[in-house]
Amino acid sequence: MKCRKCGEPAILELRRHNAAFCAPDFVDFFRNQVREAIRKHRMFARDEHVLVAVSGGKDSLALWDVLIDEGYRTTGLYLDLGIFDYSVESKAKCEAFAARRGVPLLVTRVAEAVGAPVPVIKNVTRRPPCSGCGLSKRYLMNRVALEHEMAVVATGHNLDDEAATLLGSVLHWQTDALSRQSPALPSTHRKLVRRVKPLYRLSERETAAYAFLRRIDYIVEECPFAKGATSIAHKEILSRMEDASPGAKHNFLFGFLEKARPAFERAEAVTLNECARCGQVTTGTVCAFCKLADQVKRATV
Ligand code: Q46
Ligand code: ZN
Repeated sequence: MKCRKCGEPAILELRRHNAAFCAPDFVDFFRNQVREAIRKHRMFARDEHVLVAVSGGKDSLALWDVLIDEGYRTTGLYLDLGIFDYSVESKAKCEAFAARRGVPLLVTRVAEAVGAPVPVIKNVTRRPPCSGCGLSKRYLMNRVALEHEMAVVATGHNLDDEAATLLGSVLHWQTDALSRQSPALPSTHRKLVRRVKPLYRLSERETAAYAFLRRIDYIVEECPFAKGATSIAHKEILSRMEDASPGAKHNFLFGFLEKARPAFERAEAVTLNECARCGQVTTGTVCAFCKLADQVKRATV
């Protein structure tokens, strides 16, 4: 197996691209895919300050690594979910990365913002942990970006994540989720920052290879609540399809983005208001985050 670019022995085969690369050319390929994503979806301009949401995992740290090397002005945001040792360790990985690369890192504690950490939120709401966690993460990313006058938040979602989310939405025909599934969500309100996913063209295996080759020290363990999440089951199904037919995940996601998404976008135009409590964007009167914080407060005082 030889590198497609230089002919030297390859270290990684990418079957969906019908290609193989040596280490330096794979790193180049990876960065090119990120550049292409940013260019194609006009994710951010050269002079924009980008808030990079980092979890301590391979994807978000790989993304931060590429953006730093590409010369973007970035600040990391670590949301401390308060999930036992997992949070302690993943925070340490983010802090070590930021210190090594000499870049700023903001830390926001969910326990402070909502009134309790994710495991308590899960008990109070009696809903799957990812529900309160995901809601809090989306809300806080936006709030922190606004507070620091940054117009864009970048997350480390990769091709596998996006294809699995798409499969979940299609299985339940969640048309509102389908309208929002995009590598770049523009700001549709002055209090809503742009949300972008520059790794959407790269698979989980590719981000793992990039992180390894770049010697990025990341947390290997998954969040303990990830086990049993339906998104994991969807990822497994898609990986089986990928094994049988390389490119299946890519075709599923990219086909949707190019051919189907525009139809859902038109169908789901909604009016946005400012939350009567916190001033952030909501479709109702009081936002879901403020309602969650109220529920936690009632249950814990
Ligand atoms: S951190 Fe939070 Fe994830 Fe853990 S509780 Fe679920 S959403 S699995 S990416
Ligand atoms: Zn609110």
